[in-house]
Amino acid sequence: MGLQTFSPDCSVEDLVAAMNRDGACIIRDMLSPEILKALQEDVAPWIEQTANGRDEWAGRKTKRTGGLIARCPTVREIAVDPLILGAANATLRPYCSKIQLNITQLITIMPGQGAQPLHRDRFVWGGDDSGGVIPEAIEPQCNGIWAVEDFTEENGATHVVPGSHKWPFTRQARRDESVQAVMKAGSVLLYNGTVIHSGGENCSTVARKALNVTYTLGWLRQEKINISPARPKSLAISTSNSPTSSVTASATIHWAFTLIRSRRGSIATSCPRKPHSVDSPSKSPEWYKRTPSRSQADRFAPGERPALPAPRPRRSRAQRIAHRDA
Ligand SMILES: O=C(O)CCC(=O)C(=O)O
Repeated sequence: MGLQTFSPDCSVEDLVAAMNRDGACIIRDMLSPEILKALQEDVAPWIEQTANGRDEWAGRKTKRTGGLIARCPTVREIAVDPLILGAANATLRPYCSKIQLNITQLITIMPGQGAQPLHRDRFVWGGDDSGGVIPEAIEPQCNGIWAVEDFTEENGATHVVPGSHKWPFTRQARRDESVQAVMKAGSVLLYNGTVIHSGGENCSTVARKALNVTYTLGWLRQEKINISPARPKSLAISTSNSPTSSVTASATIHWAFTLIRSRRGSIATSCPRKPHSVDSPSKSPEWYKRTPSRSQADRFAPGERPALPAPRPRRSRAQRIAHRDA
């Protein structure tokens, strides 16, 4: 059984019905040739700077280039696509009052990379096939894998096990139970966080590139920090004349807040000009000698402690009333 494929004029209800049945579906021709080209150009320099994965799971011939909501203007447009946001809201809003962006990354599977192990994304928040930390009844993710180049069987199109989001967590999937999301560049594979899936083996001579944009429940910690520490100005609001620019602006601002929240552990009330540094340099011993901290300054030898003013004698209640009424 293959995945259901829709045209971009389908409804959110169509997508929700397919996702309920199979856990995933494909929407073809979502990106115009112009946007696709802009995306390819936007991400190329960042992919070049990205190191390969460091273990078998991430893939030693796979690159994951993150923080793209901050780095690439085109990704901001794509991340607020009304149809995909509609499906994400329909999937997640039963469990939260506001959804948030989770990941924006480019997954480049290079020639020679073997298939990724089949997995469920929801276990990133803890748990394994014997059970998860998030109760089974809660769906924590709605995800998109956008084909930046054509997805073929040879170059590692994503494997999905249709219907596996309804299986008990203890049931393992076999590779032959999966189907591959073969699709043209500009199409998107939509899937929930519970369906079993994986990246495919790349037996071709070209890299398979996918933009992975995922959404999660507003109350969950995001999987990745979606911000580029080197480019705070990239949070600037889009001023393009595209019909979605107002959506982009408000969504970007909202996400700036949620991004900051994930760094600071609390909801920011204003958007700082500069993200808070996560690794401020430690100070030298000389700095501490020059600048005693409050607790150091309090540590006087007994004879050195300055004399405190003598406490005022306590007045009785009658004295206080007499003083007040005087
Ligand atoms: O690259 C793909 O097709 C899927 C990647 C994936 O499932 C993951 O990295 O969690």
